[in-house]
Amino acid sequence: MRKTFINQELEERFQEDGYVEVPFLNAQEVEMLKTYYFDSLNESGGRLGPEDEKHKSNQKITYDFTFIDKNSDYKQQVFDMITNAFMKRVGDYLFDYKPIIANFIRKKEDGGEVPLHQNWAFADEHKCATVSIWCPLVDSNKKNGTLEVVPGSHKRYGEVRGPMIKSELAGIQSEIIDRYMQPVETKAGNAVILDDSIVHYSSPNQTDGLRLAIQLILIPTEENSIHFHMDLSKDRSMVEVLKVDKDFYMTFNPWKKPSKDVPRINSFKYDPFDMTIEEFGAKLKQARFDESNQHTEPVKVLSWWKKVRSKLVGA
Ligand SMILES: O=C(O)CCC(=O)C(=O)O
Repeated sequence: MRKTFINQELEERFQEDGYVEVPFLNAQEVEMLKTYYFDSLNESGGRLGPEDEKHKSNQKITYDFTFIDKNSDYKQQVFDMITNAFMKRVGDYLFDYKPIIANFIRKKEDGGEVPLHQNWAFADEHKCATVSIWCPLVDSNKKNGTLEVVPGSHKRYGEVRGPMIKSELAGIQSEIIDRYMQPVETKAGNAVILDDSIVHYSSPNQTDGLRLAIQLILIPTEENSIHFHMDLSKDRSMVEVLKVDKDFYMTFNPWKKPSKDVPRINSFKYDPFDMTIEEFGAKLKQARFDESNQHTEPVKVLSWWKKVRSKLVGA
């Protein structure tokens, strides 16, 4: 497995728990990013929703996330600002990673719950880990809706993740939250660096103050970035593997059909399935999906990975 962290102790903790907490920004940098966020808000095009892409969904979104902003120039500006501030520190911790998505995540006083999820797959997770650096710009705690994680849940669920692919955890979200979720309470400027496959969540902000954080998603420099797409209007058991880059995400959002011009590397059959809470608990103690010869369920993903991998190497 390719190393994620330069420091061996951090690497071991990250492999064990799926996340680590580290000092990241100083007080001045935190203030500078907060000021930038509010000064640039007038450039924001407002929040996109499923209806803007003519996608039917009952999902009600109450948080602001740059990724779903209607103005792609604003997304680019935010990306430049955040990467500029973060990349000098990234090199202190991570072993050769490049950024692909940058977000401000704001929860106002009245809501902002981010449902239980795993971030999408952004590269071949059998070879490496992709990470999110999550850095609050205010002290974050359970009350204002800090990040919560299921420790050790990385690479054990959702081997095939993308916006249109139903998660096997969809039907047991509230049970996982009640039984397994742990809040990571942290100071402004500290960062939680998490494996994108870790199961995570954040509750509504129940304070009078603002909860503002930054997320920067990175993948190993040498890896191709991939995106799994399922065309629900065509075949609900066929996944296309797209070869993408950071520019793809500037105009992309969770409900948008990727353009036909984006290169397709491969496609494979994948039947979404449901997991029970008992299966969830058992799997938390079993081998990860990237550990060799340890594929239990779903076995079906094994053969396509071999194919996708050979294409990626040659791509
Ligand atoms: O900021 C939050 O509350 C949620 C963050 C999150 O889900 C993520 O970084 O993937």
